[in-house]
Amino acid sequence: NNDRAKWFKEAKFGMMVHWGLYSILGGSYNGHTLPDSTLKHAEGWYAEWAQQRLEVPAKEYQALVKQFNPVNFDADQWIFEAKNAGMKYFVITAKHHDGFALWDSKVSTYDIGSTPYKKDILGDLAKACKKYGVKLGFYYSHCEDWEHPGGATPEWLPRKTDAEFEQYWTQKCLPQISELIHNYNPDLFWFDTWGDEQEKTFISDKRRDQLIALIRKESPKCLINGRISYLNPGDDIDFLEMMDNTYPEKLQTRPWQTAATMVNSWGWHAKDYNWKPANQMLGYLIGNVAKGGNYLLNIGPKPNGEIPAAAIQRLREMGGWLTANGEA
Ligand code: FUL
Repeated sequence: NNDRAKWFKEAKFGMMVHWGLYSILGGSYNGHTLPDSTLKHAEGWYAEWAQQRLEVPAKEYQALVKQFNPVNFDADQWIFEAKNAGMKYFVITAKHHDGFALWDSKVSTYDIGSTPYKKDILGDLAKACKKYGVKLGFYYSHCEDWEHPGGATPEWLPRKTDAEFEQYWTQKCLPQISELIHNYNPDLFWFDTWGDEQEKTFISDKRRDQLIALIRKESPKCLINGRISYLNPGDDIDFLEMMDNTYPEKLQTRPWQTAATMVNSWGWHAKDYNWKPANQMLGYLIGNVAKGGNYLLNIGPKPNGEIPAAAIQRLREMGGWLTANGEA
């Protein structure tokens, strides 16, 4: 649907945020810091995968809800920085693979309502987005869910049956998508699959279409990305998703974007020092835009709610360049 995605095609530059319980660990646990070649599953060393990569027992990981207290979180400041950087949309992890909901969910107690913080983070962000004219999107991990007994797991863990996954799908995934739409009226959903074996059966064409139908029914304006089903996105998605600073090999007829992050991890990693320089990221942005695509640039805020200074610096450098060149 061309009209629905019009703003997206014009937007060119957006902010992504990975923020959740993993931010508390900051890439380290029990004397190990990612990447750590002595660990069994360290190869994908993203900090937001800490529960699995650092083998944190589920109970212990889930107990982090009692520590999530981002007292310095300031929704207005986050969106102000995004706006000033020339970004036109904002996509935050409403729920990442760990299964923790960054809003007060009625169908799960593994959520912001169980933290000492309790406040409506997504509501405050939605308000700030409105104020600054920035579109709002949610990342939602619809296949992996490491908390629900039926949610999908990484390939080295015991796999769930289709009947178990169906329980997760109907008890948690679909109702939470409805909640997000009704509570916050988002402009976009960023779903996440990457071609893993179990997606072939869990995210069947039938389930993919069921999820798309639910969103279309409840919010005709809401965009859906191609990674709702990496292997078979179908025809009813709104835009394609490239990964990690890659360009599409051929010119795309559909709207597309690349999601990329400023360091290596997406979630906060206290020892991930390999920050890409602003001019390198400007190069990616310009390259994408020249080929008709968008650039969705990720930052991982700290557990106290602050955006790392190195990220702020880069956002301001990029915004400064865009302003000087009449692009922001
Ligand atoms: C991947 C995820 O596994 C990463 O943790 C991150 O969210 C990235 C944007 O997508 O598939």
